[in-house]
Amino acid sequence: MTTTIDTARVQEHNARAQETLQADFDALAGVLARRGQDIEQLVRVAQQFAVAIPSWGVGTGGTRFARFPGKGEPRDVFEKMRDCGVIHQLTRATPTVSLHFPWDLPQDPQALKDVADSYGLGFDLVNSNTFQDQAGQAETYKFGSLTATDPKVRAQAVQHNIDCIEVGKTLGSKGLTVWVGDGANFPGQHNLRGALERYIESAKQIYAALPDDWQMYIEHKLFEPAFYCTTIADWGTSFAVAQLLGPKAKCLVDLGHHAPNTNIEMIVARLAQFGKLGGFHFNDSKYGDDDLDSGSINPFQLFLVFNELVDAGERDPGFRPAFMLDQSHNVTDPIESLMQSAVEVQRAAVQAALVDRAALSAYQQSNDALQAAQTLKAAFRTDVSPILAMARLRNGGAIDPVACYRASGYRARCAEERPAKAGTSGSGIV
Ligand SMILES: [Mn+2]
Repeated sequence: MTTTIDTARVQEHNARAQETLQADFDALAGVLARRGQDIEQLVRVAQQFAVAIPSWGVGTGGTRFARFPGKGEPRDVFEKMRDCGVIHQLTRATPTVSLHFPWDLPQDPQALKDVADSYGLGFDLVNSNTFQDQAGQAETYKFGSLTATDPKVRAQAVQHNIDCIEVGKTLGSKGLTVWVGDGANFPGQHNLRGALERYIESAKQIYAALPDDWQMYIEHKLFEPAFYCTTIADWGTSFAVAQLLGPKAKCLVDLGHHAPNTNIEMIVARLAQFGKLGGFHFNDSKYGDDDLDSGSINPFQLFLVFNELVDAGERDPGFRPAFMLDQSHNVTDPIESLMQSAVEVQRAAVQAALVDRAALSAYQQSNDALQAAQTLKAAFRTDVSPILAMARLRNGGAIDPVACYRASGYRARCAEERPAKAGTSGSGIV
């Protein structure tokens, strides 16, 4: 396997930090043992945790106003894979990449697969893009794609999604995420019901092209780019469409795609209950964006989402939602943000595994609201950092991924090796 960061440097970093980690780990093991919990079981949860990196995430994102490129940004999908390889090498929590087409459409999918293999990376869900026009495309998406009133536009958008499936098949992907920005800016611009009817008609054609072992993930978003109404705006619409399409259609929850203060963990519980929770795009949000780093604003919400996932997993041991980061990095080094975010999502998974579920259930049954809440808080307040670091160490990663990455000088090398060039592949947010 190709390791982009010198493994001797990683080992050196770990050797310096290992004694302190062991002391912290042993202390935490003692605390957990007094609570009747086995730290080794939690290390296994952390070791098995995986979240996909979005190919577009390793480039600097932008806002509606500007983009300030970072030094040494990846200029093509192969350089993006190299950056994803670094993230996985140090965190050991990101073994797959979610590609976005056509931004990262490989001319030779097999060559890309070989490069990914060399970094120990696989491919997660592929993402279609009908929210912007591409050079040379016949029809414009200015007035929508899968919902467009013009049947030629809809046909083009459907075909693009089918093309994504074909490329994804050669890469070993098993799912397609469909997000469309289709909507309206003015009351009256859309016939609200008619737009959804056209979406469903288009989505059925994509669904019909899915291989037997593939799933289609329908991602909803409250608003933006449409600011009056969005066709697939909420989980209810997403759920209804997924039900109509059939068993291979599931809902994808992007944490940033809801109104402020929405109870997202309850949406998660509902979709899981009805067998339609397909996966997540993790990020965080203070107002109405979907751009901030996972766990940076509301880590308790992230924990509560994972608390529902643990509950769903206990009811159905085969339950395996797809996890992916989906953020826009404007003021940080994207590699650092993605490493930190992967760790924060992993943290929520381990904290949720810490919940004393028997006690919680008993408090719920006896209507002891205060102690039920405290049972969750006891897990959330536990600093599981030594567990996460130990999992990384045992899996061959870095005890402190960001410190190790900074010490490696990788970004400075990229700045020399990757002079900016016109027409670099896209970065953004979906
Ligand atoms: Mn998303």
